[in-house]
Amino acid sequence: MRLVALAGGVGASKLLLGLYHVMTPRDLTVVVNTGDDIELHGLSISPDLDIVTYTLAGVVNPETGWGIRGDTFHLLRALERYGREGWFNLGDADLATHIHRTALLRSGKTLSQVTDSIRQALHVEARILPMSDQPVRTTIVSDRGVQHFQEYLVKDRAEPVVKEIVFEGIAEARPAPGVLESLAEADAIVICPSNPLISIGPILAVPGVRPALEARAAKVVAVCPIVGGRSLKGPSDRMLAQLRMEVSARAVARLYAGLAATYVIDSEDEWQKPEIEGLGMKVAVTSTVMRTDEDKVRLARQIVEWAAAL
Ligand code: FO1
Repeated sequence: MRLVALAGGVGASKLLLGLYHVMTPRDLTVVVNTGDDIELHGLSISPDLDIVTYTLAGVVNPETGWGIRGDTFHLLRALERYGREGWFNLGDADLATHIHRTALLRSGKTLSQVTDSIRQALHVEARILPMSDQPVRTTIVSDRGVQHFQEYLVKDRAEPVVKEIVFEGIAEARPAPGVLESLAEADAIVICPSNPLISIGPILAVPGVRPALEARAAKVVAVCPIVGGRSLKGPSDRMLAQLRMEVSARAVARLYAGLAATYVIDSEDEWQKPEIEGLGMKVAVTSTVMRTDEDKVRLARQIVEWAAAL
């Protein structure tokens, strides 16, 4: 079964690791958010692409879900001595990825080509596609002004009160090579349990992607990232609340109505099932919290089964 997954970073990568283990890896294509990408110290950094690649390669730092296991931070500390900002924790081995990416981009390669080069070097067999080769920057408008998403999330620890989310450059962006084709040809499509606003939102906003997904909605399984009114990972819950949306499985379901045939919610939220079904989706109820590798494989197996039944 050829499966395409739409993914952000840490939240998605847990499920992706499960899928990678229960499927033939080459049959998995991951379309990754690049709205979080940032330039720091003259380097092009693609956090979500790296999180997905490092996770599937088995080298990700298991404590954080980002960066490389056992990495050191000598270069960043040395940069700080020159007065450079060290709030974004770039490890020494991680920096090799960013230097490689930046050099290839400067030599004229596209982000898709660079991503594939990193994937191959780390022996990842699944296909990893950036949502777009054109730069899109997720910008947060908050009570502290206008910030890059990483400044809001990491530097300011998601403390600013979000008023608006803007995807700069989105109108000029085009789906990266293979994105529309893989969506059209997939036997099933999974929307990973990522932040619907700043991880899945930018992917859907790339011109052409939402209609392509709508056309395949009968084959889409969306996994809810909210359990019991809280996000599984990251600031989805506070962002939803600050943007005056309910923090619930059913509120995220409203964002995915018309895009997914099956919506996966946690057992804790089963009481919302009838209302979500009213939006025209089949609701699958299971434990969606992935603490261990066994949890990841179990949920992935169930999703593959539901996807095969579509
Ligand atoms: N997240 C943090 O909370 N703090 C960091 O210092 C940090 C550094 C970092 C470096 C490389 C990388 O690929 C990711 C990194 N992340 C860090 C994760 C990242 O900010 C977000 O989790 C994603 O962009 C959201 O999906």
